[in-house]
Amino acid sequence: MIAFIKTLNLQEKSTKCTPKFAQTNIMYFFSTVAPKLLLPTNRLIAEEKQDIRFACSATGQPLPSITWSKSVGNVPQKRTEVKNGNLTIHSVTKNDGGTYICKAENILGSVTDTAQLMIFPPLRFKVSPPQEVTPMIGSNLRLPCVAESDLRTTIKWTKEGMSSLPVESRVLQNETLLIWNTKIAHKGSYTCRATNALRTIETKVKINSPTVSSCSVIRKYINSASGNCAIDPDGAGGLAPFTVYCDMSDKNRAGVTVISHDSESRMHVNGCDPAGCYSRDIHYRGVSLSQLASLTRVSSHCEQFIKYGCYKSMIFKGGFGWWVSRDSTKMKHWGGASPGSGKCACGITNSCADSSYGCNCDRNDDTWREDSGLLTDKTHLPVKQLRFGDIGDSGEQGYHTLGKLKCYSIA
Ligand SMILES: [Ca+2]
Ligand SMILES: [Ca+2]
Repeated sequence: MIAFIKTLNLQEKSTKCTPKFAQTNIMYFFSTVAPKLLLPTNRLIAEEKQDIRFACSATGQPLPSITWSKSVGNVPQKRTEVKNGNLTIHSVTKNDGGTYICKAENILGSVTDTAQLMIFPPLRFKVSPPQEVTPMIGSNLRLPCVAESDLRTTIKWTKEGMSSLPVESRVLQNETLLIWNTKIAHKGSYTCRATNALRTIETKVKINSPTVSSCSVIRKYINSASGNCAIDPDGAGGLAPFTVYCDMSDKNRAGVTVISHDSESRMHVNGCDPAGCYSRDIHYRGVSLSQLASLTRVSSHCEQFIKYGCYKSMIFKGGFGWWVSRDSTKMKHWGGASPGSGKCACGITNSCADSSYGCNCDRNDDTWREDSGLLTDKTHLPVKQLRFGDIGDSGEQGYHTLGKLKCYSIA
């Protein structure tokens, strides 16, 4: 501190009541103080494109001016503002990282302090779960969620904003949310939240009510009451769901999917002789053959009853009769016999009316006979068409009966 002191000598005539003279010192203080700097934050981390601010203030007399510079490179002029000593950089880039110097200066000198700025790429999701997913009931669902950041990042999965996840779920080491044995209660909105030192981002996935592929699945996961139900054997997307009848008591309560068609009643055939001259197309109710094929794929067992009641009308002998599979193959085995055998059930058990033939009807005599049994090769079911012949001569005739398609799985 420097003080300028001026002494004034006031000479006055003395009086009795006043001193001979009075001396007054008037001091003019031109107080000057060297700058002192206050930089509260010496280290800042930020993401690219964020705005950053370093506060810097100084004391001193005269009031020091504050300037900012960078130890290497330049302060980005266009995006920078300095106000009251505080440095703001808008929309920082990777290159803005480095050491910043705040300098306070007045006539007595200058003082500096430094602050480090570190810029990181923005936290983002590298792998996100789908926005929406419709699982198949009972299936396992994997919802991936991978965040990318140079900073340590934590991932947290929540359901409906609550931290509790289903009991049947686990977050794997790679942050994938695994839900097993998916059921209706699992539907809802799930959030994957990634957090690093700078911020939190989140992504949501909506789990829809799971689809059911068959009545066996409904029986296992939903209810055991027989009735009409919509099923979607190939899951969400692909083929449309369709309505079937679920018989929950048949087949030891396995949950049987039953498909009706337009040719279930006993139907009379006569009037023509050549092989396959009689033809009956089978139309399944409210469902396409591709949808039925998908049902057979998800079922462990499928069956369809087939019967031919004959009077002097042969099936396989002479190749007069056959059935057509869903993929349009002419099938040469009857219910109760194995594919490709060219036989009916009696041919397998050696119990046919004439042991030299594979079907009762092939005896071709003046007696009502029949061949019947279950077709069980699910890769060929259902029956798409029935063909008969040898029904043109006097008295030759027959009746065909075709059962509903039944598919089920044994849990
Ligand atoms: Ca589907
Ligand atoms: Ca005949």
